[in-house]
Amino acid sequence: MATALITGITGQDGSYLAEHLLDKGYRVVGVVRRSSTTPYERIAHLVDRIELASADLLDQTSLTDVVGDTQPDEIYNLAAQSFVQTSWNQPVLTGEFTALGVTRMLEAMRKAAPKARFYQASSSEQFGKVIETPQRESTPFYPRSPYGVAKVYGHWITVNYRESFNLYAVSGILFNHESPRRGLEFVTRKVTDAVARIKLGKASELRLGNLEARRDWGFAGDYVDAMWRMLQQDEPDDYVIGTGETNSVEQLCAAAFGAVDLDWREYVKQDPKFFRPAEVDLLVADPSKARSQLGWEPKVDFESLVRMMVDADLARHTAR
Ligand code: NDP
Ligand code: GDR
Repeated sequence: MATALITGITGQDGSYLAEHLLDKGYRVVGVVRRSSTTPYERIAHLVDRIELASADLLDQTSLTDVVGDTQPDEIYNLAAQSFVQTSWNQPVLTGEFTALGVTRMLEAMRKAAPKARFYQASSSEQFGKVIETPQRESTPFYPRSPYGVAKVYGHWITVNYRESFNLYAVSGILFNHESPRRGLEFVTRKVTDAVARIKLGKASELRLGNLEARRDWGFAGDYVDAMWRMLQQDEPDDYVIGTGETNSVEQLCAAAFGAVDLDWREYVKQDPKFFRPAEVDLLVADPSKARSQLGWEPKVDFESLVRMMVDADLARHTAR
């Protein structure tokens, strides 16, 4: 039985990846950080089937111990401060978690399990103010937030450890991926949650920032399969993962409100509070390398994704 170690198992991607690997027969060990409460909402249905180990991206000893004790075949480094807006308020912490945390994980692997295979959660935010469209593996990076800058560091330190120490280490450059388990502060979930509350008479408006930003939105359940595929190749390499379709925040609103027969213009208000100091205007992936080399294809399209999220939020708010 192969062993997988997942940092960030309590997050959106960690929960889908754990399910995916359990289905494949893996022993799954998830890293959790110390908290006064137990934020295991997304993995509550899995806790009997996985092991949890305590460590923190800020603490080298704890990371090296977890890797040494677990002896994983595969390490998925998903943990990060992942909210772009917060990265302007907490730039140093974002750098510690999202940039240096990657080096700490790579050091833990190099010292305690050098034969393991390592996945780094890189991001389309690294393309930022895009140099070319669509964005592919060779597109130069131009990050636009402290988060994006930290992810560029995490990306290159992964490449550097692969080349310096002959480790099997890869970066998956994933475009936005969403699900009913997406955090409520991200725009897709913020919109679908508000649509459900408005439809049920529990809210009357939705305040958003920039409606013109365009993103390549896919389904998280599809994307964790791409992560796994990247670690099954003969040679380690980096891949762009996305759908190749881009939609604006306005189109997201139209789709989500439209799913419950409401007109978004009657409910959405713009609020300067949600504008960012620097914006990423347009992201759209060229996932052709992943398609040809990994045999990976997204299965859920944008409309189906939005409907899935609206339906889940309606069910959740109705049950309350
Ligand atoms: P989430 O924000 O949902 O999850 C982040 C995870 O990181 C949580 O489990 C959190 O634990 C953990 N974490 C944060 N800080 C620490 C720390 N100091 N020590 C240990 N664990 C920590 O993110 P997603 O699941 O959406 O994303 C997974 C990864 O993929 C992230 O690295 C993100 O930046 C990246 N990414 C995401 C994309 C997306 O569209 N979702 C696209 C491209 C990249 P806790 O529950 O304790 O807070
Ligand atoms: P992003 O996702 O920054 O792309 O990062 P987010 O959903 O936060 O923003 C997407 C776009 O929507 C615009 N927007 C708003 N965003 C939020 N959160 N709230 C609002 O009210 C709002 N109004 C408009 C934003 O300005 C932006 O243009 C996500 C994260 O998961 C990262 O960790 C990941 O690396 C990238 O996706 C790929």
